[in-house]
Formats: sequence, C-alpha cells, structure tokens
Amino acid sequence: MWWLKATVISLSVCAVVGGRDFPPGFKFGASTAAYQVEGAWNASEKSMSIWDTYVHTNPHKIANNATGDVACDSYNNWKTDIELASKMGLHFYRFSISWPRLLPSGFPDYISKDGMRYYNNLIDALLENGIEPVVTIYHFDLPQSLQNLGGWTNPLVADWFANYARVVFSLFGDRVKTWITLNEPITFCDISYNIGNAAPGHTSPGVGSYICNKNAMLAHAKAYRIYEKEFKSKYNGKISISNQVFWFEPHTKSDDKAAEKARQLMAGMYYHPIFSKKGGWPPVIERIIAKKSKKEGLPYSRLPAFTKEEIKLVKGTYDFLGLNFYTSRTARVAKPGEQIGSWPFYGAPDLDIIVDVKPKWKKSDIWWLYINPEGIRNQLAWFKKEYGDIEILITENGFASYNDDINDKDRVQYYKDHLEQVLLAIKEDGVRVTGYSVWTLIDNFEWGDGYSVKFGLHHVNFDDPKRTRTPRASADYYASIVKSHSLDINNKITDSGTKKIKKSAALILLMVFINTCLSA
Ligand code: PNW
Repeated sequence: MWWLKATVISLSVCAVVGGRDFPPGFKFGASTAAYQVEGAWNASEKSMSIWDTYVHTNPHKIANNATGDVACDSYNNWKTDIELASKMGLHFYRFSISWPRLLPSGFPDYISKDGMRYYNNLIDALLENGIEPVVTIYHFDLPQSLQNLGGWTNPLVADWFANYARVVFSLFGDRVKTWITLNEPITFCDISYNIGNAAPGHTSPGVGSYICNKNAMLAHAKAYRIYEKEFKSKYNGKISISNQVFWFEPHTKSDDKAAEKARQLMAGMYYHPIFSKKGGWPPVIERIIAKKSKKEGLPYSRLPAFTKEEIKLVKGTYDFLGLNFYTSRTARVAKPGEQIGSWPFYGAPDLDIIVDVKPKWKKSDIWWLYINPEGIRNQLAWFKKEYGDIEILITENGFASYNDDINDKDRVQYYKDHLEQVLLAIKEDGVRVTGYSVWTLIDNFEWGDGYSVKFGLHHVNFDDPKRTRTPRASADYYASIVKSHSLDINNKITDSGTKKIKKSAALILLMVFINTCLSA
C-alpha cells in the first residue's frame, strides 16, 4: 500500500502547495500598440499611416473627433512607460513598431534614423530593466503610400510586409526573441472591410475581407520563412501571429453545429492555414463559400483559393499561438428570410448564422465586450483539440470602462475571473499556456472609440500636456499576481513566511489524516 499512500500524499501536496500557482517560467506582461500610444504622428521622417489619414479625413467617425496625433505621447514618454512596467515587475512588454516611422516610403529603400533610434532605445531600456521586449511587427498602421496601391487587398502586400519584416529582424533581432508578425487580421480584414468603421474605411463585405484574409496569411508566412532561413540560427527567437477570437457558444441546445461553424470562421480562418496538419482554409468554410458564390452566379469562389505551394508555404509557420481574447458570442441558424447582420458582431451572412449574446453576460462599457470568463478556457481547450499540444501565448486580454476611476473594481474582477479560467485551462485541461499579457499598460487611443473608453491598468490624463500616468487598483492587483506568481496573492505578498507555515501545518495534518485512514 506504500505506493497508494505516496500517490495520495503527493497529490495532496500539489493541491495544497501549487493549486493556484502559475507554472514555473510562466510569463506576465502588458501590451500596447504604436498608433495607440506613440503620438508624434508627423515627427521627423515619419510618413502617414492609414490611421493618420482615416482620423484626419473622417473626424466624425471617431468618438469626440479624437485622433492619435499625440495619444499618450509615448514617443517622448517611453521611459515612464518602462518605469510603470518595471514597478509592476512585468516579465515582458509587448509593443508594436510603426511601419511608416521606420520605413517612410513603405519600402526598404530608406530606414529612418530617428525611427530606428526610437525602437533601439525602447528595446535597450527594457532589457536594462530586466523586461523582455515582445514585438508586434504590424498593428493596423499600414503606410498610406501602400494603401494607395490597394493595401491589404493587393497580393503584393505579402512581399511588402515580408521585406519590412526583414529590416525589423536585422535591426532588432539580436535583442528581440519573441515576435508577432501581424496583430488581429480579423480586425483589419473582417471588421474593417465588412463594416468599414476602421481604417482604411472601405467596405467590401465578403469580398475585400476574404482577399485581405488570404494576403494576411501569405504575409505572415513569408515573414516567418525569412526569419526561419536568415535569422533563426543566429538569434534563436520565436515567431508567430496573434488573432482576436470570440468564443462561440450554441444559442440553444440544437445549435452545436452553427457554433462550431462560427468558431471555424472566427478562429479557423486565421489559424487553420498555419496550425492544422492539412493546412489551407477550414474545409467546411471553403465549401460553404464556394457553394454560395456559385449560387450568386460567380465563376469562382469569393474566398480566394490557396495554391498547393501556398498551402505548404503557410502550414507550420509558428513557434507558438498568439491569442487576443476579450469576449464571447452565441450562434444559431438563421430562419428563412431572416436579416443577417455583419460578421463577426451580428451574423455570418455566408454561413446563414445569427450571432448574439447571452443575457447573463454582463456588458462592459465598450459596445462589443460582453463578459464570459469561461470563454477563454473553452477557447484554449478548443485550440488543443483542433491543433494539438501547441504552446499558447495570450497576447491580449482586457476590460473597458467609461469612467476614469482609479479604484477600478470591475477591471480587477475581470482579470481575476479570466486568470482563474486560464489557470483551469492549464491545470485541468492540460493546455500549454506559457504567458499572459494584459491589454493594456496605459489608457490609450481606442480606435473608433477614441479616448472615450479606457482599457488601462494606468490612467492617463489626456488634458495634461505631460500625459501623466496614474496606477489604478488593477495595476496593483496585477503586480501582486506577478510577484506571487499565483492567484493566491494575499498569502504570499503580505507575509510569505506565514503562508509557508500555514501550508506546512495543513500538509502535516493531511498526512496524519491520510495515514490514519489507510492504516485503519
Ligand atoms: C484589439 N472588436 O482590437 C487590439 O489588438 C487593440 O489594438 C485594441 O485596443 C484592443 O483589442 C481593445 O479593443 C480589437 O470590435 C478591436 O471586437 C476591435 C474589436 C476587438 C479587439
């Protein structure tokens, strides 16, 4: 019986000691993006990005006619940002590089000295503070000059992006070991082209969105292959893509199939080509769109096909999976003749699916964010089921509020509930999540919502030319999780000695109890 005793005891030890701890080596970070924080929209040699153009030519499309011209002025305040990250004890800081700041023409014919200096300073100072730089190469701010040539709908964009990525790898690859090629193609393809409420502001539902989708996959893959071939052996970094995913639940018990189709359209379109064994588009989606297109009288599918070579090029271009997670939706089959709204918020016209929310999910202050913490666990488990035992890095998760409160209890609750689910995914479902990043370090320019909603762990005073930052309760809460490496923050941070004593006492009692039971 000694082996039974030993198993029971070791299981109990795990439960008592490590139940709410994150695995050793698990990394915590915070994320931002160039256009949302940097400002300095026309500093030095920087050229216009599509967001500069969009906010200046369509002021009415942004809450309170706001722009990112100054934003948090992180172009000048980057040292303060690093201090905030350092005070919270973060392991990494995820930021993005502005393509038009580094390559004003969009092409690698000329590298801006000031652009290069800015990112070198940022990277070096992060490393001096023991914070790992995690770098997103593209976060929505395409050079306007490339938009004038069709932007993400021109197939050449894959090479434009890959050439830009090569410059970035060669300038910063000696110090940056974690790369995200593209942030959220679902946002700059589907949301942009289906709804038109983001740069470049062109609507082309079910056409432009799919062309963009394919080009984004090829752009990511070409950049990955360049890193693999020209830099990996020298620098040994990791590289992948991050997408934003809503977790889809069936609207009623009979909507399982609709929910799974919606998951394939949301997550599958940007992960299946890269992470699945077969590569290419999710077969169910490819079939449905081909059929629809034929019915519409088109001699081809609106979803551009991959060639065999392209499938091979894209398949396997990952070292981990990047996930941005905020919210969930339900899916159900549309009734005959029912009006189907835009993907991904209200419906999936190509799939004849209506998208909705559950009444029990509380809404945050941003229109699209309904709170369902279990969604993140389900999504993580779905990835494991679909793509196997891959490493997953959560590159964004966050909560929006209108008010400026420093005591942001709702945000603290959101993080607590989501981190609990992440921990369950790791411990109960065996999903290999290796890190987690909050959106976002500081309040910043929230795209069409301008500065009207806040996602920051730090409040930023946008009326103050200095853009003063003040930590919220959520910053303290997150810092204590990072410090204790556990959701049991009080035990460890208030008095780690006491916690150890408590644990030992509980352990001894448990062992005595088990011994008594087994000998009886
Ligand atoms: C992500 N939606 O974008 C981005 O990566 C960040 O730039 C952004 O600030 C953050 O999430 C919060 O919005 C999203 O409409 C943009 O569902 C739009 C949506 C979700 C995320």
